[in-house]
Amino acid sequence: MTMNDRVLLVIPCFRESGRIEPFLDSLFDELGSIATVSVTVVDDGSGASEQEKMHSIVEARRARWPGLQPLMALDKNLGKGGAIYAGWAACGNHDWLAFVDADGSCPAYEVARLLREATQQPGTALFASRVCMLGKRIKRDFHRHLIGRVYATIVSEVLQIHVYDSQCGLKLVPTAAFEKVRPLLRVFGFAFDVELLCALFDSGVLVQEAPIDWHETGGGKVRLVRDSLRMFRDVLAVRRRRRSAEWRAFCGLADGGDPPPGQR
Ligand SMILES: Nc1nc2c(ncn2[C@@H]2O[C@H](COP(=O)(O)OP(=O)(O)O)[C@@H](O)[C@H]2O)c(=O)[nH]1
Ligand SMILES: [Mg+2]
Repeated sequence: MTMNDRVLLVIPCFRESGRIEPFLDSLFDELGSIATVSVTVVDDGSGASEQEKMHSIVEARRARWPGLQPLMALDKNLGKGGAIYAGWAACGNHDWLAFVDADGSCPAYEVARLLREATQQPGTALFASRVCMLGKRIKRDFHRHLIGRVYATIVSEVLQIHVYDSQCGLKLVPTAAFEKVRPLLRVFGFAFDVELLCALFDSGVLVQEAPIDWHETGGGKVRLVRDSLRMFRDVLAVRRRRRSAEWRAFCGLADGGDPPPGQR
């Protein structure tokens, strides 16, 4: 596969040395030969010994994989969004910014497929979506699925954006669109992508959802109750900020009322 657009794919990692290796290897099989794709593994302040392991894992693969960048090791734990934004900040001259979860729940072949799809639609952000439908293979723990669906439905209602799956761990954003909304972004935890979606949407950037296969890997570290409550609190804060004069002026929205429902 060749690709003209340059893509920076960030893999945010919090204590992932036990899960990332098979996924990195399958990503190499799919993307290793594409000269325009760079991959940055960002360790999100997991501690010295963990970072040492992550460093070895990345370095062991760099000789055969020129697109794999040196490990970016953050001193402090910033949260998933913070780790992704730190990786994206070192963007260089890439046309696209993307991230994928470290655990391989999103198969490498879907990462490659969406990169191809995105680069054929310049200017449109692509959010992967776990839609259980004919032709798609979705394997998720029942409780996570249930809480995920409740959360996604709340997000969609509270923000009046008809998104099916705001939390899926694979997303691609055109660099120019990200640069445009970057000053608005404040959420660095697990709800960061909800804020990112709102900022893109309100600024008139087209965002599309793309159904993917998903095979949930065990060992997820999101704590369902604690992290869901935190995410919900962040979603409410995003809703408040979206109504502020500052946000609306930044996005070029008229004064008063909610932003319009539906994609502009
Ligand atoms: N739990 C957690 N994950 C983080 C953090 N920063 C980055 N991540 C990454 O976010 C991604 C999703 O986490 P994961 O544990 O797979 O979530 P789950 O499968 O929904 O439980 C993984 O790549 C994590 O390594 C953090 O501070 N906490
Ligand atoms: Mg996971």
